[in-house]
Amino acid sequence: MTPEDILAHPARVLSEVQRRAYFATGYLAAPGLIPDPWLDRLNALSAAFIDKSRTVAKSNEEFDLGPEHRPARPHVRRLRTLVDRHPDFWRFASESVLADIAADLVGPDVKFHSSKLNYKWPGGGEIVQWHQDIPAWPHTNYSPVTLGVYLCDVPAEQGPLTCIPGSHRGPIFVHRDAKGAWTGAVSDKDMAEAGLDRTEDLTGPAGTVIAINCRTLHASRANFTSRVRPVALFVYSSADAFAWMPAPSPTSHTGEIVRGAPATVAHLDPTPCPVPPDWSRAGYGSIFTAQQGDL
Ligand SMILES: O=C(O)CCC(=O)C(=O)O
Repeated sequence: MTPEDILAHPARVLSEVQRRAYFATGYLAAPGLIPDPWLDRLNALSAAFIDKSRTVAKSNEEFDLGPEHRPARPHVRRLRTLVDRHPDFWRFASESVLADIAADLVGPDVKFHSSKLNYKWPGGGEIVQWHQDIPAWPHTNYSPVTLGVYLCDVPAEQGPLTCIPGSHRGPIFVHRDAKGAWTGAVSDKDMAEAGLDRTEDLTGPAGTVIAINCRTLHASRANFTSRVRPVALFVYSSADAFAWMPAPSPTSHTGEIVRGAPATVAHLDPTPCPVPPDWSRAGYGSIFTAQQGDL
């Protein structure tokens, strides 16, 4: 569906101003939409998994662990394929207001793609470099949106995601180095022209939903506080968008329709998209391992 097709359907949760801001800039931060019981549940599950990680020494299908991970001092960078970690994560992705927010941004027929829970630990050392999401999991159109839920307050100094307004209408960059190896990041040379002088940080109180279009250039800032920053991320698309390469982190629900009906006709956007590695053969670690040269 095109933005015009999507906007022709009445909004369910977001205001018209919020929807139009998303299509104009390529992102949105919307506080106050996630009911407290859901936020409490997500935080309780997150705490339980961090505790579980104390018994795990190296990254596995559940946890992406940082090099300093220790039982006494967990350093989980990512809880992988979130909707397969606990049924309540899938209930949240498919039955809660989140899927209605997705419908406001991709149209009434909504397909689920993937999910994860990213942590940014104190100390200021970890950032996520500038990238676009779509080169890692290309689709036949550019409707895919990542919805993030901040599980705690995220002020500017606590590692918020940050975006370049309007970049979803610009080039789609190759996320590879000079030798062609996948880096998961846009090169400094490409970023020099990309508008780094007009970034916007997506800050907000606990429960803020952030929406980032799959073409939007985004990164995340260092966490200079003494608190961890957890963000649960869920990717949805219009039902008429079809992935044309294997997903990097498929879940048991990837491709399921969570609102409306399956598409009978695919929407093909003619804008070319770079081809990622075939993750079903190459394997995929995480954006952290790719950006740190450890794919
Ligand atoms: O967790 C973060 O800070 C950024 C995550 C992100 O941009 C991604 O996983 O694509």
